[in-house]
Amino acid sequence: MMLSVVLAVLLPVAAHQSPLPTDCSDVYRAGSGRDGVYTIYPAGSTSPVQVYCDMSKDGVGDSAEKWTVIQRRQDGTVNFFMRWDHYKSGFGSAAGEYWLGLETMHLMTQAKTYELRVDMEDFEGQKVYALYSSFSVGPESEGYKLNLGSFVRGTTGDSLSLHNGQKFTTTDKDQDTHGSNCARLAFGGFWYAACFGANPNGIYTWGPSPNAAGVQWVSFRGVEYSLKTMVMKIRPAAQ
Ligand SMILES: [Ca+2]
Repeated sequence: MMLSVVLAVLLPVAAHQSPLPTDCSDVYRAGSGRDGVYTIYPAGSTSPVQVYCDMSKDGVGDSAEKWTVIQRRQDGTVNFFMRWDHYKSGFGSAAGEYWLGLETMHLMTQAKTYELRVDMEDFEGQKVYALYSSFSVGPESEGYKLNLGSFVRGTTGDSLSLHNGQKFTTTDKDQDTHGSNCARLAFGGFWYAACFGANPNGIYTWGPSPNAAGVQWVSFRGVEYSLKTMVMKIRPAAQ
């Protein structure tokens, strides 16, 4: 008799004790299926992080996409020519343009295997994407090195693979393979090599960008065109 009373009290409570979400797939699983800003906890309950979740349908099947946006350019309202500390901790607003932060990316991608999708649009209305089989960011002690899987498919070419294995470079921390600092040459912060095939964090210059420092994906619009939108987003890879 006593046992059944205890169970009746405890069971409903236990059913609500789901772990805190660490990405948008967790948010979706907890019952939120709409696009928007949500709070996730990749570093635990005392470190909330705001992200934009892209839950829209994939257009093929009926399943939601459940993407966690880690980087977004869309209107030039946020300055991305930032120093190391900012790229480490993140900046901007999850409701608009932002960079999630290297430390959060590292923690997330250490916990699960993610795939990466990059969505882009030019000022003429062309929308393209590129999908990569995996994406992870190493620890700060290894320069937040990019570990990128293979180019799976896309409606544009692969401009990111040449960044695979590179450490992150900012204007105040040169870890690229160029004799100079690519962050200063390309006015951004990224996993530069010598220097880039993609410059998602370059200067927002509304189209033609003759100084080759815009928001670029070279195999889409070349080195002299700054794109209208660029979104990098990750989700757990299909098991
Ligand atoms: Ca250098």
